[in-house]
Amino acid sequence: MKHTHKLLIASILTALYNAPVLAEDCVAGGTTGSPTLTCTSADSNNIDDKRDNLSVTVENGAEIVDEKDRPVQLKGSNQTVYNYGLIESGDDDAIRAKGANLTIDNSGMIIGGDRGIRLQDKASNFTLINRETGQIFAENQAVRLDDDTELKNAHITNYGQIESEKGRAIQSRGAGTTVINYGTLRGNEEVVEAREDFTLENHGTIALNGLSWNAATKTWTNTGATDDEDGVQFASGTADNYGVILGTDDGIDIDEGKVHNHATGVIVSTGTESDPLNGGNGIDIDPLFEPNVGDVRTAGPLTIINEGYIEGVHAIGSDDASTSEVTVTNSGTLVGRSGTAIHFAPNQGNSSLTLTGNSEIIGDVMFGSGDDMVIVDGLTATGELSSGIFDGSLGNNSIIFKDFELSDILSFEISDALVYLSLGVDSGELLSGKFKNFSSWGFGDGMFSTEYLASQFANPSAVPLPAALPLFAFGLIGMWAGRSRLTGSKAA
Ligand SMILES: [Ca+2]
Ligand SMILES: [Ca+2]
Ligand SMILES: [Ca+2]
Ligand SMILES: [Ca+2]
Repeated sequence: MKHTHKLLIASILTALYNAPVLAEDCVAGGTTGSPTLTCTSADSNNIDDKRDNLSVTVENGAEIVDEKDRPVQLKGSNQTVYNYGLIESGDDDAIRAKGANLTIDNSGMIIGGDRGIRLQDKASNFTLINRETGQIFAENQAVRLDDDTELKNAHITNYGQIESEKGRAIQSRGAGTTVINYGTLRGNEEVVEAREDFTLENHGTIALNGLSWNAATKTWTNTGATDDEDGVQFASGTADNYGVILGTDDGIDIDEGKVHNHATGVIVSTGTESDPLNGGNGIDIDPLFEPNVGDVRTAGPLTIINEGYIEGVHAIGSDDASTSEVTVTNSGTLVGRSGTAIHFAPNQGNSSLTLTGNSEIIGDVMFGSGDDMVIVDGLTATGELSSGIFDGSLGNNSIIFKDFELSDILSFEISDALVYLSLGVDSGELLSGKFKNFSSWGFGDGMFSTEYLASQFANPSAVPLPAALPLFAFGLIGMWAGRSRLTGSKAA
């Protein structure tokens, strides 16, 4: 009896083994209003489905692989794909979808011989959750929303890997794109490309293939990354970085909005000064706001808050034609490998740099022709405000020391239009800086002109003052008071 049974099983197995392999359809279920497809076979048939509210599940171990065509095509609205298995294409897109409100929840693997996930037509409000085990690899864009259809409000959260061999990890030019990254995004072109009303929150790594960051030594390495490609490029919105962003052109390339590099954040451009595209900025500021939809216009204001580490040819730099107003607050580290840490354009609008906390600046700070301000407020770091100079360039430029009084000045020396200022308490030096083209100096007890301070503090034998300069501070104090009154009346 036992033997007969074993033989029977053996013959069934042999028959199965010898049978021609037929791909299996994914199993249909659900209801007419909420249909489902469940793929269980390691040789599952392609899916091409336009039913609204469809939910597709590709189970762990299941595979939809097509060498020649698209394994998964979806056209309905409110469709969902849960992938725990493998969806792979040979030289086409692994998933192509065209309907609104698509959700892809990926814990498995998606491999695109061309694109990994490509959206077209009506595919606005797309949601992608790539889980910790999720891998989306593609030869070209790993996730691409075609820009000719202006797909809006894509929401992409990544805990795993989204990587492109030759293209971008994520390209989504429609307004309102959000990318939240806890994992790894890699590409060979701009790793993440968006346009207007973009939101980025990065806790992981966004880097060109070939670039890596050593957190222990705070150094990067480049093993053959493509030249002239940004880490993240967008037109407007907000980038909050807690992780690592690395590019060979710029780290973040932006037109207007806000970049907040938090204490753990690293933004690096590995570019070189001889770069033909004039890139190589940790944060690069463009002259024009270039949305996906609507007119190109002069870029609006940009706010940069750095509590972490930003490095590049310039840590922060503007294209030469830039005219926007830039507000920078630094309590982190800004490193300019060219010798200039912040490089604004010749006609940059009224801009400011606030130094606070542990601010460290390696290199010069070069302002443009606007009325610019350096504000020292709540600085806990001591020593040089920058290893280089602060140059206000044209305009009425001022520097404000909020926590110091005139009597804290230890020295104020002028040599070749360069002011060397040191501040301290009881002759012990706390801070020093080298300044060019600043005409007003603010302390707790007022605003003073360069000439006034020179007359009061400079060593007369060492400092030949230009004879024509007036030696009065009263005019400036008057201006300052006037400004306060104006502000007061405006508020009232
Ligand atoms: Ca760039
Ligand atoms: Ca731009
Ligand atoms: Ca640029
Ligand atoms: Ca200026």
